Amino acid sequence: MVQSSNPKAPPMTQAEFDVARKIYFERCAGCHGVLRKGATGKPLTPDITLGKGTDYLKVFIAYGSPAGMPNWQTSGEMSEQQVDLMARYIQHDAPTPPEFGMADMKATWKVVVPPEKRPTKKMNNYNIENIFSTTLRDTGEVALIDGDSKQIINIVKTGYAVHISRTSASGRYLFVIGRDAKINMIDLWMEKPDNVAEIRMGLEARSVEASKYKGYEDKLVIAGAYWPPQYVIMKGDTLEPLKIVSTRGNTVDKQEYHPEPRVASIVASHYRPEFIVNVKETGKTLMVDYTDLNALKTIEVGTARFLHDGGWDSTKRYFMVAANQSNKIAVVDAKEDKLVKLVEVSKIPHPGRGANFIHPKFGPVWSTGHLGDEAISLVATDPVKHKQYAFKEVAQIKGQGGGALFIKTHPKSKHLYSDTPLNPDAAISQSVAVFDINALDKGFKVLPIAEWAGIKDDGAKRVVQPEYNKAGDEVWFSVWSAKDKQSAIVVVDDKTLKLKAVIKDPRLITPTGKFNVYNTQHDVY
Ligand code: DHE
Repeated sequence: MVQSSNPKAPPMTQAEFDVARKIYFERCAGCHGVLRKGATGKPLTPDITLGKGTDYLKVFIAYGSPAGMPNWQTSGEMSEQQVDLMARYIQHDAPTPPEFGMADMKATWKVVVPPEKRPTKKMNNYNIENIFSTTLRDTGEVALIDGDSKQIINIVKTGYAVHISRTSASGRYLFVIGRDAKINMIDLWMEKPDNVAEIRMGLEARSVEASKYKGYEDKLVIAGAYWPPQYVIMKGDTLEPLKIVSTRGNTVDKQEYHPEPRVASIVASHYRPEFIVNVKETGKTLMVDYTDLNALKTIEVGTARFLHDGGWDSTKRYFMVAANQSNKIAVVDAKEDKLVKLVEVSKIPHPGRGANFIHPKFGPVWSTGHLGDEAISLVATDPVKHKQYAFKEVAQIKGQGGGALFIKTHPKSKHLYSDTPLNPDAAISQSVAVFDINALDKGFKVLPIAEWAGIKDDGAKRVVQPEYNKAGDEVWFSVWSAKDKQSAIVVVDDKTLKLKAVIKDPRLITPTGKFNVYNTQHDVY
């Protein structure tokens, strides 16, 4: 039996506890935190869970909630026994995982092809700026898809439940991070683009980015961990770890110590040699000057708790980051290194990188959808020519419903797409809403993306993450089903809103995020 410091916690054998611990780490920690202090999901510490009791917790885990808790049992992702196990587990104290320091990182660091053995020029005929690095979530791989021919170039083995891809400033290298904090560095100049270096920089992570300031192109890479709460700066050509910085500290509002402030989105500044590191639980945006890693200068900008994802405004001066459980967008000025404004938006903003376009009345706006409701918020971003509107939520338009994750447009497009993959209604989660930017008041058109994929089996077919090609005339969507069901990528002609292509391949298992090399390299969205 597990010795619990909570005598009231329901009994568990050590074997049960170990299984539950693994499931919690893989399924629950992303939202509720390793120490269960809560963020996107509610806190699950025993002082709260013991009062609820096993039966209540079982129902919640099995059926989920409209606020975003997945229905683990009814979706078939957990068995009844596993639900019972998890309901008991979360009434025990959360075990603290080990730290992960320089020696651990060095032990996992591999330079597969050293810089001097790499090509000195591009060795393939691919239009590498139009390659899509496509997350294959449940196989721990990325598919490199040629955006021109729509053929798979290579499938590269990466970390567990791989999360995002970013590019180096030159666009030559791709960096892919898994939830297990493993980073893979892919060289797009190789005859067949493949892995050239890898490292683990923690036990759990979500973000990676490369230096983009003039003079520092391709020099440094940074990754942010959920556990241990830290970020790591690495050499841009080999991933050699150079500097580890802990993010433990005090929260922005109550100024209380937090043991697990996780690193959420990271972006490279175009204005200064800085990385902008968003720390979730303390609500701080760190402007990390990377010119001297030994005398590291960091400006700590207090923003709002529960920072998550975000993107640049169209000038790339203002970083717009969602503090999701605070229902706010923090606007951070990368030129002056300060907070401009906290903008109140709707329930649980989730922009991905957001979408920038020119509104006929308010001028340049940046927009976000929400997990908690159907609102799409437009935040004006021009403090010069549209000063009276700047950094206010100037309008809300209505999308299909809650459960929205990503919104996207392109400077060359007049369309704005909003997905809703986490909406409980299959008709909504399997389609996408598209607005005409010049006639937002006319509402949206629904594109039945999953239907267009022509998948015959009964998979979840959640339509997720619009991503443009380099030219800005095609939009790619993932049709995301479970591991054992068919998935696909659907390509839409942005002008006509008609189906252009369906990419189906037995190797495309659980595709989610797609990262067009050029658009990611130049922050086009
Ligand atoms: Fe993500 C971005 C964290 C679940 C697909 N996700 C991000 C970022 C963070 C984050 C911090 C911003 C990175 C950056 O810009 O540097 N994601 C988390 C979680 O903590 C969460 C809620 C739960 C978890 O356990 O991981 C989570 N994310 C998901 C998914 O379930 C998604 C839909 C499918 C998947 O592949 O896992 C998913 N997240 C994405 C994608 C992006 C992302 C596609 C990048 C969007 C972009 O356009 O840049």
